[in-house]
Formats: sequence, structure tokens, C-alpha cells
Amino acid sequence: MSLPIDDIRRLADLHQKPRHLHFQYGTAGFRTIGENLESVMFKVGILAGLRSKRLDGHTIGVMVTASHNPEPDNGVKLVDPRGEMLEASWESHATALANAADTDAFIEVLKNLVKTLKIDLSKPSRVVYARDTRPSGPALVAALEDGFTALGVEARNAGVTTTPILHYLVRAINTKSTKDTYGDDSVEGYMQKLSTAFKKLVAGKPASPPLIIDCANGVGAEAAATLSKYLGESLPLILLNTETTTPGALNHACGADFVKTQQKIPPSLSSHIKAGQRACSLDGDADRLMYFYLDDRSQFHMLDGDKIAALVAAFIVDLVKSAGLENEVRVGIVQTAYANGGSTKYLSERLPVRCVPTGVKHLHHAAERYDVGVYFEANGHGTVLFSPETQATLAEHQPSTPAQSTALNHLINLTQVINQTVGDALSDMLLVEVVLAHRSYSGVEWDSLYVDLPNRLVKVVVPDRSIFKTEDAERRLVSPSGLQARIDDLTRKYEAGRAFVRPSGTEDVVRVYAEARLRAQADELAYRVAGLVYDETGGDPATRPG
Ligand code: G16
Repeated sequence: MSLPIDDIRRLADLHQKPRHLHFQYGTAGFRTIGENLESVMFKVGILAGLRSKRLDGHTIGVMVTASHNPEPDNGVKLVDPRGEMLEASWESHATALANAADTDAFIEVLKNLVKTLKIDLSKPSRVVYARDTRPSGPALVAALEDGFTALGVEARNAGVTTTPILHYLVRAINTKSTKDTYGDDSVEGYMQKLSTAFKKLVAGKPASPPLIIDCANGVGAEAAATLSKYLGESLPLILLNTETTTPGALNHACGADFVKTQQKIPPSLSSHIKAGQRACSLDGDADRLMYFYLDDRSQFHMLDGDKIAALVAAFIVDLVKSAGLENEVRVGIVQTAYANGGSTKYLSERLPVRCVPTGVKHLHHAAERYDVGVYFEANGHGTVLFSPETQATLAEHQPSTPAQSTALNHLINLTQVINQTVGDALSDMLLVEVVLAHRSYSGVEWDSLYVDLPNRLVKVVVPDRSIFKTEDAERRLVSPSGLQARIDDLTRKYEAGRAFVRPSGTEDVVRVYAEARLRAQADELAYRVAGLVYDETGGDPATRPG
């Protein structure tokens, strides 16, 4: 069987690549201004179909979203059959297809791909796809669907939903009627699975005061409203920033990225939050979670991905011990260079900790090496993975005391409340609420697990971010040459100083992170390093930091 060239040619002609643009499958797939992405969507439709054929007809996921990025941006990423990110070797195939200049070139790249990857075109191809609430979404999905049509893909439209629900659906579809069944392959199945496990985990605990959720005016608002119905009184939720159809509202002065980068409460929430109240923010596609609270002097405290990792990992370690499994089940942590020095110190004194480059795929793979791998980026993106062997151990272990039995059941229910396919703000929120209920913690006790070093993250707009190359899990620059030495010289002058520079994989910027003993020093270090980056590359004076 050969490629349906005529159908591909006819439809490809409708979705021509803008001449001046270069696309790159990066940290989270393709991501740029939405209106430039139509040709990419069409090609991704075909690529997803080919990936499915290559994997014997297993269902591949396609998510159309730009997550925390501004509303005019959009993006697309592929999800592999177990709900994990696309295998790294296919990222370059995606990039090559996206950059084919015209229909002839595109067909040539496709033919080569089919040949070199030995894709059996007679196999079925199946895809499930969804989008977030961005205004550019419908037109981009239409282009994606043309890609499916061109290759004859069996495509299932999951509609408007969160990225983590799409990942859940992919795994649920591929494990249906197998011994690894992940849940019913529907949004209801997802809600049912999470809420049932949550209710079992908090049974008998005092009712929680209501939790405020800042939904970033994104697709998480719809999912959170549905989840709230399933949770009922087990967790009262107050949903704010739910304006999914108001132009310009998505991620604007709200959401997880705003809280993390601005280190303050979204202004739209101020009048709702009183001293002692805990709240959390989702991002635009509900795969990141950021908690915060006001202390009794109305001072803002952020509980980010690092704090979530510390809270959750310690809880799991205690349950493993209480279940009598400390010799069988090893818990480990995965972080990135953005992890606060305070968290790395706290965690590495207790558990094995690994540092990997930014991007869920890196964290996920590293976490798979532990029996229980807890991974969180400081930006609130993360989850917990229980290895298949660990899940089998939990299922087979014979507890010898009632206390062991209770701890074991809690661990089993945790495997159900946690979305193990990818970071999931709603699932992570339930996980946090479980731990807070079990520990009888408010935000204050949680926050006091360790003290964060003051830190600052800034962006520098540069003419060409590709000249920035890193090593040592992005903690050091190897290019431009000499810049790392200047950063080192500067950093040495600050007590507990640490700084690094890396090119973003989702935005056309270079990111600079700095931390130091005192707030003013962390800010100064960040802006001085950003100044070094700027001076190295030259750029628009309007964008010079500091
Ligand atoms: C994506 C990735 C995250 C990464 C973030 C920022 O998040 O999934 O792993 O931390 O981008 O990446 P960068 O600094 O390379 O731009 P999201 O929430 O936007 O999908």
C-alpha cells in the first residue's frame, strides 16, 4: 500500500506554509502565534496518523493548546499511546515536515519518512484530539482534520478539554479491556476515577473549608466545574476567572504562570481572599498548579511546584513505611534547574533527587526510574509515577496489622487520584488536598517545611536564541563562549547566589533565573545576568532588562 498522494496533494495545497517562518517541535510541541500554525496543523494530522500506523494502530493523541502563553499564541503536541509525550526521535520528523516549503517538498519528506521508518501503510491509524478555549482553536482544528482526512485516519474528537484529560483519554483508549485498564475512556470516566479515589482518601477527615480556584479564564474552568459536581461536599470549590469566552482574558493577569512569575495574587482574586484562605491557580490548559495563601498579616505566600513535591513526597514516604514496604518501594524526586535551592536542600537530605533539563518529557522519563517517582517543575507542572512493579507490589502485599492495611489502601487510592500520564492541575489539587487533610495542615504548616531562597525569573528578548547552548541539565552555558564565566564571576559576589541562563523552548526569549539569600540580591543578580545576556547579543533597547 502507498501513500494517498492525490488526497494529500489536494488538501496540502489548501494549507501552505508561510514562507518566512521556521517551525521547531520544542519543549511542548509546536508553539507560536496561532494564525501562523495552519500548515503545521495539517501536517501534524498526517504525522499523528503515521505514528499510529507505526505503532500498530494504537491511538495517538493530538492536543491543540498554547497552555500558559498569551491568548493569540497557539500550539500543538502529540501524545504517545501510554499518554506520555511524543518519543523524542519523532520530534525531528515533525520539525522536518513542518518546514517543508511547498506541497512537493512535503510529499517528498513524507515518502522518505515512510521508507526510513518502515511504516506499514496497510495498518490502521487512530487519533484522539482536543483543543483548549483559544479563539484560534476552531480554524486550527479544521486544518488538523484535513490532515486526518488526507491519510484516512480514524479520528475521535474529544472537543474542548484540558491537556491532562486528553492524555488520560489516550491511555484509557489504548488500555481498554486489557489488564492495565486505566479507566473509562470518557471525561465522565476521568471525573469518576479521580473523585471516587479522593472521597475514599479523605473519608473520616474533617470537612475542608472551601478552596478558591483561579481558572485562568481557560479550559480548566469547565473541567473544574464538572469535577466540583462529582466531588460534592467532599471538597467545596469556589471557581474564579472562568471567563472562557471573554476576548483577551485567557491567562491575562491571572493563572499559574502569573502567580509564579509575578509572585503575587492575581488582582482579580484580591477581594475574595482573606487572611488564612488557601487558593490555587491553574494555567490555560490546566496542566500546572500553583497554591498560595495569605498569612494573618495578609502577606502573600506562594506554594509552588517545589513545595508540592516536598509535601507529597514526604506523605508518600510515610505511607510506604506505615504499609511495611520501605524495603521494597524506593521513592525518588526529579527536579529541574528552576527548583529552589531551599527545596533541593530539604529534599536531598531525605530522598534521592535528580536534576534534568526543563520539559515534562525529561522529568517523566527520569521519574520512571524510581519505584515511585515524584516530579514537579517549580512552575507547578508535575505528577507522581508508580512503576508497574510497584503497583503490582501494592496489589499483592499482605498487610500484617490494621495500620499497615490502612496505609496500603491509601497508597492504592493515591495511584487512582493521581493522573500518572502527565502533570494535571486538577488531579494534583486533589492530591494536595488529601495530604493537607491527613496532616491537618493549613498553608502555614505546609509552607514551613522549608524556607525558599528569594528568586527571580526574567525574560530577555534576543535576536537569535538558538546561539544559547547549555549543559549540566541547563545549569551552565557552553555558548556563547565566555558568557558562563562572566555569570560565574557575578554570582560569586552574592551570598547563596545561583543563576543560570537557558533558551526557552516555548517562547522566542532567553530565560534568566537567579536566587540569593536576600530578595533585593536575587532581583539584582537576575537583572545583572540578564544585562550580560543582552550585552552579549545586542537587541532592542526597549527590551533591555533592569
Ligand atoms: C511547557 C512545558 C514545561 C516547561 C514550560 C516552559 O509548559 O510543558 O515543561 O516548563 O513549557 O518551558 P520553556 O521555559 O522552555 O519555555 P506549558 O505549561 O506551557 O505546556
